[in-house]
Amino acid sequence: MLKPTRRLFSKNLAALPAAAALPFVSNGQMAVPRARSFPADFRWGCATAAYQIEGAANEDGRGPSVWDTFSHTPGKTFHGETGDVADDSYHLYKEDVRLLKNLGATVYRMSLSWSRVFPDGIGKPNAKGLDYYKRVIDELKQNGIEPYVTLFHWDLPASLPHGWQSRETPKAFAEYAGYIARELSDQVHHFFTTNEFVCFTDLSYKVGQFAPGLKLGAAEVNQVRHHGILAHGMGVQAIRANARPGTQVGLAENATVFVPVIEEKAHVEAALKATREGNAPFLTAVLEGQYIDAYLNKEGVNAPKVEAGDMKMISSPLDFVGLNVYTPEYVRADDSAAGYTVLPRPASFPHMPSPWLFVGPEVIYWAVRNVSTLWKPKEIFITENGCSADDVVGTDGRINDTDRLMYLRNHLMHLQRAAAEGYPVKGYFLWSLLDNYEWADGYSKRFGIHYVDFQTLKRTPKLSAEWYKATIAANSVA
Ligand code: GBH
Repeated sequence: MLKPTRRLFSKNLAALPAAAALPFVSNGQMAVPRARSFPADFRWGCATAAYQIEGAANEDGRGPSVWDTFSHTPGKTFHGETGDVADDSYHLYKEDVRLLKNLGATVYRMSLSWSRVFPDGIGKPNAKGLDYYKRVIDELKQNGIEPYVTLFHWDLPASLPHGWQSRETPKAFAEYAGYIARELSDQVHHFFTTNEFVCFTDLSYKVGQFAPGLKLGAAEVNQVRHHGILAHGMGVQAIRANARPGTQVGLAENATVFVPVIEEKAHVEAALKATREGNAPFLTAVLEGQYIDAYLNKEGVNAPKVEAGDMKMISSPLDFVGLNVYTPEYVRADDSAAGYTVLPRPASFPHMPSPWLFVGPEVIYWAVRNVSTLWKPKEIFITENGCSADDVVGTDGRINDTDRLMYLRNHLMHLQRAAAEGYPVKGYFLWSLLDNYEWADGYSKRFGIHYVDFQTLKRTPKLSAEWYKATIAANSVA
């Protein structure tokens, strides 16, 4: 057999296209491109949210959140299902940490229930509520898993008057954030302020599909959005003022991701323009410290009322940006006034059981690239990515979710491309560790890589968990 010489090796290298900056590994004979490998310090984990997994809704002094009220209102959720019990992680958290440990996860993104810690949203903290989170964090740490904590994942304390319509709510959030930073920053080194602005503003106050289920007009909705991003900014400041030095702060945002229809200059630039404009009330405002003209002109008299100092607060510098990535919008450059068109999706575009979850794995590459190109954050985490699937437990007890596996594998291939090209993507949190309470869809949509029998609460790893474990072990798409 021909032994590869050094000359042959460099010839092979030279023959590779420009992406030859990829890391290489020697298999003892010849250098081969590690085309599926992630950077050595890449962090792998799973994500969950408090109301979706904890249950114990009335235990140990927890106050109600808007999701308790909403889910108990007839007609609001699938079959009237609530998060009263969910996965009962309040009691079964040690088992959940074992699942993470078994995967080889090094990080875990979890959220805190604000009304467990402050039953009324403000005022007197509830020690028993905080103790629960201390127990979870201890358990994670003992198993070598670093907690990444989201302060607000939609479960707003029900007692806060007028919810996000009130400018007092961002202030209450800042107090809560400061308190958590004081209490937990010796153990927790990464905080996310809020999760997905559009969900707790537009979907909750405009569309009415999420708690509190209101359908307000444009001016009021824009004000709610403003209070949402203001809460984020005030939260960042409160964490910095109260946490141990070195504590890292960011947010988790489902920015709308625009994918250029063809990877050519004009379309790539169109996607960047669409990204800025399509996220104007949220991520663009947070990372630029302004409402761009495209947004202000569109909203006219309904534009948000901004007080002096708000935009500076909103754009407080971040240590990282977290992106929740699910589904793409396709953009092409043209000579319309905007310079681009977001293409309607053909009826045959494939989607998962959640009708909104269209499958376009390149979305994750463009999420990272567009955000990096426009705003150059220091670090990016994929704070959520995953899918629902119609999981069936086989007669042998196995759940062969090959469709979820296909979804995940293809997304990771595209994320690997972003890392290999040098974009600062530092970690990946798969949504989700467990099947859980999927908000207005109740328990009808399963997103977990562990199957949960909602009668017995028994957890069973799906095929996708086995695959994720192999991927983590190899630090490479398996
Ligand atoms: C994330 O949102 C959430 O952070 C997480 O809690 C959730 O469980 C997970 O995704 C899976 O859904 O019914 O057509 O009005 C993802 C973004 C925004 C997607 C709201 C679903 C409702 C679409 N989500 N959207 S529709």
